[in-house]
Amino acid sequence: MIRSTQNGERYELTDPAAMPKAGGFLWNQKMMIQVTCRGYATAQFMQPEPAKYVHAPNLEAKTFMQPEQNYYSHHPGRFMYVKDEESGKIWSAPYEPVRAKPDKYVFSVGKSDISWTVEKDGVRLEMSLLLPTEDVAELWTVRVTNISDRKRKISVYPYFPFGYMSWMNQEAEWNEELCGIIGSCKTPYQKAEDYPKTKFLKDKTYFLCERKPIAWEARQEAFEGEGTLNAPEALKGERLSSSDARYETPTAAVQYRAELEPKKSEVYRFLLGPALDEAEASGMRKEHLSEAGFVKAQKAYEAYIAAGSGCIKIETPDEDLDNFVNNWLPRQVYYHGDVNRLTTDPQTRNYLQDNMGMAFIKPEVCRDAILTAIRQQEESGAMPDGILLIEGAELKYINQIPHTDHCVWLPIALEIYLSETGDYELLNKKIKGMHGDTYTVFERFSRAMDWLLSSKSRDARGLSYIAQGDWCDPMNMVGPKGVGVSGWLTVATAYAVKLWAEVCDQVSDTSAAQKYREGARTVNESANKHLWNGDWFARGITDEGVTFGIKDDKEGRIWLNPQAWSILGGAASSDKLAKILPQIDDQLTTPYGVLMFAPPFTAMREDVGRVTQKYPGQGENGSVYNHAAAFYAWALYTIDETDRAYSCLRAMIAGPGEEDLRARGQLPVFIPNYYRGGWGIEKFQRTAGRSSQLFNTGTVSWAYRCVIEGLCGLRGVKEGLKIDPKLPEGWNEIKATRQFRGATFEAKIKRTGVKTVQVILDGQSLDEAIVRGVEAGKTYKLDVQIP
Ligand code: CEZ
Repeated sequence: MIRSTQNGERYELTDPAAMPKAGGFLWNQKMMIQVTCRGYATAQFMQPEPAKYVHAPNLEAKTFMQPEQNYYSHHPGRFMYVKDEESGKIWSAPYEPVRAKPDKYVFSVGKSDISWTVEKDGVRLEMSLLLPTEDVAELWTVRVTNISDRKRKISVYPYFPFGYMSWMNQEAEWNEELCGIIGSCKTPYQKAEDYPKTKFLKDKTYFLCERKPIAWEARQEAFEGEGTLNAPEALKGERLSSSDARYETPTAAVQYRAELEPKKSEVYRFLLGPALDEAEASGMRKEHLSEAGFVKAQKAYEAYIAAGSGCIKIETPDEDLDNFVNNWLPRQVYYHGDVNRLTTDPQTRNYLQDNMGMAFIKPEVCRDAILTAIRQQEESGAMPDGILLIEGAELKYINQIPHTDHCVWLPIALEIYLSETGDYELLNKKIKGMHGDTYTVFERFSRAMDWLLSSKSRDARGLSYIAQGDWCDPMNMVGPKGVGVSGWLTVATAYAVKLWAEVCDQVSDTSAAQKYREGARTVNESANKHLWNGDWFARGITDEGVTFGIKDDKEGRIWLNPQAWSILGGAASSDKLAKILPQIDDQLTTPYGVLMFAPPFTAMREDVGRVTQKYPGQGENGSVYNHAAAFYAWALYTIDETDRAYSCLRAMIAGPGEEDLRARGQLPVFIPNYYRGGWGIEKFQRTAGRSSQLFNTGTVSWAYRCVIEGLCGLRGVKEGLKIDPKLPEGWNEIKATRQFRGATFEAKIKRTGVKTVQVILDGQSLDEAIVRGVEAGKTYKLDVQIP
């Protein structure tokens, strides 16, 4: 059903019905497209706010990217109909809209292209999608081959519907000069003051053809007629009617007729995208729409993607893990750091975590992001809910709701950046803030930590206020009165200030280090006094003083985050840990990973909030929310709980077993934000494990870190590279090639009888498992023996 090729550089799916929502995604700094194996597509571009050039056929709501998107027969997509001119039979590639069973089908997801090969009744159709690196456009190549042994007469019809472009104004027509269909609209607005903003929107959608078709349809109704999408009326005739759309739903369908001798093929190229005007569409045509243009775009795009290939290649006993880590995980980390989920106001915590992953890929991007974020620090030391990335950006959606955790992510991102680069100089940089104050980076971080420790953020018991949410966005009703506290944020505050104390140590500011360490100690003391519930830490205490996430709760009884972060921040002593871990094993661990909490809520809990209203087992309501699982995996590595850490991490990757893949419904080319929970609950068992298909997730920075610094134990410290691999049981040997501060480390890691980690560097045994004085450009060969 699925297979990997070329060392895991591509994944292929050979059945369009096995995992209907499985797909892949491509992006550049201006756009993103997600395409399913069956041909449905969702694309967005930035102008500068996210917008669409292909729309649903009905009025669409503007929203952020959604999980488990619903596809339906008129969903936007990119399709090719094929008609046998002799028999009149039609089918379509990749699979929708006709859904005729193919004789052969391969959906192939690569890192820099997505393609299909579909064969039916002696005709092979190959489709492939590329993106340019700088422009917003889809570059489609279609090759039709006669694989039968007789001459064939066929018509091929690309069908790229534009959808309902606008309720104010929309039309489409064939443009002879551009050789394509141009849809035009006015982006709807109502306030006069919005008019200037709409003036320069790219309100045209172009579908351009390299070769001139014999006919076309620009009106959706003319294409479908009295037929359906499985048998559009327009395809019954000899030629499409060459229609136009005048305030009617626009579409783009064109017709080519081909007479093919056996083994002969025809190639067609198309360009789809948005433009301000015809001149822009014409420019795009000149730049891209030719064989040479496509080859050029492909080379450039491959180089662009390769620039994000990360800092580690591994060879372990688990080939599927290798495939994922060597190809797909860094790509997903890169995507996040490269485009910030295509928003102009990323949530502060997302921005910092997405960019901390970039420390492993392009550290300078991480550095800039830390500076951009800290420049927007409030005068109180607090961090805003979102970071504005462009002039004129506004805080939208969830960023309009007060969350109290944003400062926590600062030292976390910084620590990774510093370990990776050793760039402690950054701390001395003076930063003029957007509110007019000037402090060094060091001072700003101290101010953020002071804010977390201050009485503005903590109650008299020393617990951290939650307001309308913490890391858990929809936990909005625990503390709206300003009284309720977050158990997670309390233990996370300890972690943040502890990390900051370590940085203070590194720059020899011992008094600051002592102050923050003391801060962490008192926070942990409060957590232990008020949140420990016998076997685990509670999730919080509401405005009315009700502690939740405890044994007596029938739903939301045990939450992962407070446990994971009590490990990181030090609230959990070893005897408490001995109680917590088995509870997580029993109550939260499923074949698809570790749940965010259990059991899921089945009814609104008004003193907890919106999270309890999500569908049970979906999203934050008790799914395997991989971001939370990734915190846990990292926490486990920090306490040498190697086997638990590895299983938690491995469960984030779909497969390799067929049953597992079918349950998740996703190819192992990204980690989704969740897999459905509800495992073991009769009502939800059927859907347990199902992927959200949403590749926007803070998970990946942590998962990559777990592989590099945990599993392979090749972790940066101020003086160099520290070596401390943590192989799961049953693994005796791995190889890893790590790029670090410009040098290459080739490590052979073996389990032997040693008591502590032994490192032989270029034949010489090291006293301590740290390679100091790393020289850029050099290759270091490490023989590592581990207990
Ligand atoms: O968004 C993520 C956020 O981007 O949810 C995480 C949070 O830490 C991330 O910063 C956990 O809550 O508002 C909602 O209900 C949404 O469900 C978002 O919370 C959620 C979506 O997965 C984003 O696509």
